[in-house]
Amino acid sequence: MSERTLIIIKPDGLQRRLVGQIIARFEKKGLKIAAAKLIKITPQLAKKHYAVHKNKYFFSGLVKYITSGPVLVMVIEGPKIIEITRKMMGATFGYDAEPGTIRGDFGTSQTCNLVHGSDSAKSAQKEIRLFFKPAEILNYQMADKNWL
Ligand code: 3AN
Repeated sequence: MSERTLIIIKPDGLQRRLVGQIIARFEKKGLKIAAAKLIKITPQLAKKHYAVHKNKYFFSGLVKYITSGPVLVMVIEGPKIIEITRKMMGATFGYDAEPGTIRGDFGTSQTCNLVHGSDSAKSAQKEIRLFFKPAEILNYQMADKNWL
């Protein structure tokens, strides 16, 4: 069964010109982009997105970082998409993330960890609704669907 997840290429990913390389990894894996846009996250939206962390000591730094520049937000779709994209991103902090993962290959930082991906079906549903209107998420078939 197809699932959806929210992926954000964070401000450091964009500033470091890694957007293409990060999207290429998802494309090579055979994943399908259902929606994508470049936005600047407002503090209000950031606080909603990171609401689970609101009492943590790093919350204000996290909001400052995610609102510090443009980000690319995407909805990616496919079977087991959350499990797959979490594995591809690697552990939360760059210094923990395994080589071969996005965070493991491109960074060492605790805060600037390049990408966000929803961590469960429930958070995906909430996060997708925060960032996209239903009409912005496209229903279409990939030409190679039967080969992947
Ligand atoms: P992930 O992004 O791997 O799902 P979460 O949801 O636990 O990780 O954390 C959300 C974001 O909060 C992380 N991407 C990271 O930037 C930041 N973060 C989490 N824990 C810490 C921490 N101990 N110190 C600084 N930043 C943190």
